Amino acid sequence: MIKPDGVQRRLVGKIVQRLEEKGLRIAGLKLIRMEHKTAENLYSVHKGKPFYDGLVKFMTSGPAVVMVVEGFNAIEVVRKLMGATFGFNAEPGTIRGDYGCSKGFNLVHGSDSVDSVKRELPIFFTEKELVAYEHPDLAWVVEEPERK
Ligand code: DAT
Ligand code: MG
Repeated sequence: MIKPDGVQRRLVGKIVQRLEEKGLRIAGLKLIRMEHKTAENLYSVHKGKPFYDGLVKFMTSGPAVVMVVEGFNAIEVVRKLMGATFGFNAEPGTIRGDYGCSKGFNLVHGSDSVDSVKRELPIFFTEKELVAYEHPDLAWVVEEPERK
């Protein structure tokens, strides 16, 4: 997900481009304005932490872009592209490391496990909104056993 700071800073194209150039497949994509309840649900694991209320407020403060991204080891690959949680110590070359220096305004969210995907994906997408197609150059992006 591209968080509201990423949209307001006009970084949608650059962030999507990083996913595309890495060889991932975009299966779903849309611009949303997140409801308060949805943000609370997305970040329910952080409920009670000092930054929780600010986080929910931030996530509902403007439009965000939600995506479903597929590929070989996609969860790990996307998390690596995102970089460490806080922009000020995220590695240069990562999205957070290149574009941010804040704790909370860290541009992107990404599911961190298969269980998180199972929980988070249906919050934003129905089955019907996901589009199946194949990139013709996939054979040159990953070896045969890595394709699904
Ligand atoms: P990540 O987004 O890397 O998975 P997380 O799940 O630990 O990180 O935290 C969710 C979001 O909450 C994170 O993207 C930014 C915000 N956050 C986390 N810790 C924070 C803190 N100490 N102060 C302010 N915001 C914080
Ligand atoms: Mg997290």
